[in-house]
Amino acid sequence: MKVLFVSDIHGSFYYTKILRDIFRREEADKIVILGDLYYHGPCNDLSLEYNPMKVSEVLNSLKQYLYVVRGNCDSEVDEQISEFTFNDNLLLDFCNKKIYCTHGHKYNIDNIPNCEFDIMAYGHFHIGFIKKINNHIFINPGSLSLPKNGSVNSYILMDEKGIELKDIEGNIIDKLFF
Ligand SMILES: [Mn+2]
Repeated sequence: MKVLFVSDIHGSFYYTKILRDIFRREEADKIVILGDLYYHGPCNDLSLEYNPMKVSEVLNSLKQYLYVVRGNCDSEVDEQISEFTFNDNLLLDFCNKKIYCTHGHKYNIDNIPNCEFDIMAYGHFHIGFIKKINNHIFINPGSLSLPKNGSVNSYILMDEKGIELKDIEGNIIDKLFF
């Protein structure tokens, strides 16, 4: 099974179309979106082809594959245009791993939730990484549309063998084998 992790689309229709292309190219089975789907937020510039309604149309067309957590920019009205559920946090069981998914503004590598997991996945910081600390793996796919601090537009792909952080062209930035 292949799981695609993305985050922080922030209303970019352009990068949501790229997400659909990546999903097809990688032949992924599931897509986990780690929050901040539509609204650009007061701290960000407008994302490329900023159009939350069009983003929602593409995401709704992928709803059968989606697992979504709520970001700090996601509001009640965003849920009204979405044909999928926004969850505060998700504990998923994929590829024989327990994966705790959250946006990252509350729980992150510096504030770990009080539950058992193998992998913690979050976004929010717009910088992708894979880190292993003792028995825990922490992953962040970065931002699809608004990378920060010199990082690139990126995503994460996971299967039974391991985890890869990739740029949107599919070049591997970092990887970890289980
Ligand atoms: Mn955020």
